[in-house]
Amino acid sequence: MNKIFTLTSAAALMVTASATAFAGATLDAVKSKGFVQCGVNTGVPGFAGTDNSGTWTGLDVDVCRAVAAALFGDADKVKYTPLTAKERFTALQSGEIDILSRNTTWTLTRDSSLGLNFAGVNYYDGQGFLVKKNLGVKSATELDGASFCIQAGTTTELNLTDYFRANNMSYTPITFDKSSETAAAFDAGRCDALTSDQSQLYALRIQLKNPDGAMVLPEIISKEPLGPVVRQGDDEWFNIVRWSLYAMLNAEELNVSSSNVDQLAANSKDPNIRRLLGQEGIKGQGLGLSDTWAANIIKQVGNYGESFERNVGSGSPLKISRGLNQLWNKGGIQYAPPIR
Ligand SMILES: N[C@@H](CCC(=O)N[C@@H](CS)C(=O)NCC(=O)O)C(=O)O
Repeated sequence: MNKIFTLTSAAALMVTASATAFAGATLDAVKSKGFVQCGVNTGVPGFAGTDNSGTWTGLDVDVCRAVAAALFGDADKVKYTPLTAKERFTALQSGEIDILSRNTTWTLTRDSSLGLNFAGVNYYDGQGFLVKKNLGVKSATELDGASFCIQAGTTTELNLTDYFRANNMSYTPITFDKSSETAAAFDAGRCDALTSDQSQLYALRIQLKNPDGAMVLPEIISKEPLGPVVRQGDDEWFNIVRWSLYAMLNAEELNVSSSNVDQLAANSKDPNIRRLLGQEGIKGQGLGLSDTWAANIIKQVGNYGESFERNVGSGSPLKISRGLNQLWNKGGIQYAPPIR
């Protein structure tokens, strides 16, 4: 009895100690080193990747750039750590990165057992299937007995098991560590289908030798709310990351963009815009940021809609439609609490 008591209290102490160790520590550490260390994927077009000049771009990259703009007034003050699905949580827990912004699904298990917190959702996704057209399959229900190229350490693995079990079908998984390996194996015909978050299927499809020879099936078999993750127990840092994303969403809702932000900061009479741009209200005070924290994000990174269209939407090769990621007042579910 005594032994059990001792172990339990030791475990409780450890949890408290690790939470305290990070309380407020991230902001101080980030400020003193002068940049945000951001964990991203190893290259999923539209979400994170480097262009010809070695510059990181993408929807997930923009979350980190927004935090740097809010904090330093300079969206370029970010360093990137490419991580596989298996490596990502350890990198955040150990302090190697300050934010994990890597198409990571918010689930109860991850939120409650890893010592981490999800700060919001920057892309509402769901798991789908990519097949070659010559397989002659039009629906996932026709995939009984198929083999699947899949990535290790993801929610994808469990969803696939659930779906096939629920539909009383069998399948063979062929597992890889990196998306480039998963895509190459699918391209080489090592599996009948590739399964992943649907957004990533569009991104992987354009990397195939013959993108037109492959298609995404209509079924979505899961909910994959993807968002930035921080260590649990550091509310100050959590708030900064969360509200950097919310600032981008609020800006879109208020029609404030990178091209009109300066003019609106100087002239707007709309109290909501004035609060967003630090002209009145609480400004950056509660977050420990400057008054122009949100204006800096909008000017340098853009509002959420600009980031979406540039990286994964109409201005990108992916051409993903807004769908669930449209704002709540335009038919989607993207909804940020107000800045007031
Ligand atoms: N959202 C899912 C899946 C995330 C995931 O890692 N998907 C792969 C499928 S392509 C990926 O993005 N890989 C990128 C990489 O290996 O860098 C999760 O959080 O587990």
